[in-house]
Amino acid sequence: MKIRREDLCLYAVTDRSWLGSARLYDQVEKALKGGATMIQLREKNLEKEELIQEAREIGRLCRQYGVPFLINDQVEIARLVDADGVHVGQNDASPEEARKILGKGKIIGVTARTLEQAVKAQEEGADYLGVGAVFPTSTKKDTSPVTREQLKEICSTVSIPVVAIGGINEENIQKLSGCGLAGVAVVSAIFAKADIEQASRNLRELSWRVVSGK
Ligand code: TZP
Ligand code: MG
Repeated sequence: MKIRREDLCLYAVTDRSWLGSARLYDQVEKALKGGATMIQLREKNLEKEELIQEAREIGRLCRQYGVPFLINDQVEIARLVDADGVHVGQNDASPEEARKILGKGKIIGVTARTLEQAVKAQEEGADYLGVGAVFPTSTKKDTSPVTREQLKEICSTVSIPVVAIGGINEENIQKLSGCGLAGVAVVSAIFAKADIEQASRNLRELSWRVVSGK
């Protein structure tokens, strides 16, 4: 599956912090029903077997919705479960290594915090970039801020699509208008909400406006 710019409009990244007694599978389905256009399984603490099982199930679900399904960090797991791709950070496998393992047909996303990292990731074969944190966030502890100017510069320099990440919610998302983004990636603004489907629906509409400049 090759990425299309529109797949990045509302990129929902999972986190089980707010699950309670719910199943992540069901929460992801709500996000999909609300209109999430891409899903990333981001699991930092699951045992390998559990992660594989979860990835297989959620991957099948995403396929039913025609939405790309990516794994965070772990290229080998992405290969094993035949995910649509992987998202790697600066301390994970390089895009070139990921490409070797996954092949041409898979999506490789890379986190970039500077213009230099963005250009390098593109040169190394990334299909899209995640840039952030664009706003303060408590979901990820080791983030550094990316300014609007930096974000705009990255978007206008690289030719691959860019999503912003970090602290994006219904209140601040419109501040990202005019940056040249393909979409937004969110964790808590979807998965921490009591009504995940509605949160996803609202953000999809707002993100579409940001992306299209309407
Ligand atoms: N990378 C940069 S910020 C972040 C990640 C994974 C967390 C974003 O979470 P939230 O809840 O959307 O701020
Ligand atoms: Mg990572």
